[in-house]
Amino acid sequence: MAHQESTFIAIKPDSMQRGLVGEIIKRFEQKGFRLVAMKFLQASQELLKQHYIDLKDCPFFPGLVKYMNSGPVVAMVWELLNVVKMGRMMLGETNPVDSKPGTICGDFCIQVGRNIIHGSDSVKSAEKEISLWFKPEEVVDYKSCAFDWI
Ligand code: D4T
Repeated sequence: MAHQESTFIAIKPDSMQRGLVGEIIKRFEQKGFRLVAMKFLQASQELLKQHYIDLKDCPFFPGLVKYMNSGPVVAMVWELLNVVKMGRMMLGETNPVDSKPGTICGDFCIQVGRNIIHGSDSVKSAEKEISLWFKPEEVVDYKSCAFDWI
């Protein structure tokens, strides 16, 4: 399919508990991106340590893993043209204090340690994250009926 690019999006335990799952998915759907994989799970510490391996020496790393392991998350793969960059724009900045209203962090959260959503920051990290969280057969290839209109 033309213009294909994939990103990994995770709705973190705080947005799950706060009932923001539908709102977040709605924004990606309405933007026109295509959902190709989704699972609801309590991520293991091992998976989360691997996911955040680049941050393993940061002082906030243990707290980050504990927070991400504190309840269920919704893990997803969204596709289409420039989804990595536009997905990050829709999320806002990592620290909500820098996130503009209209973005997900700008609208729904206050502190960096409870920043409600993760999105891959590059095509390369998206590939790594998708293969960490999903088996190849869990990512579904199909043509959305809206594809030619978006
Ligand atoms: P995600 O998308 O998971 O929020 O991470 P980012 O790609 O936006 O940003 P990151 O890897 O730098 O941070 C990962 C995660 O750590 C939390 N964090 C970050 C924290 O608790 N304290 C901090 O000082 C920083 C920089 C928030 C996101």
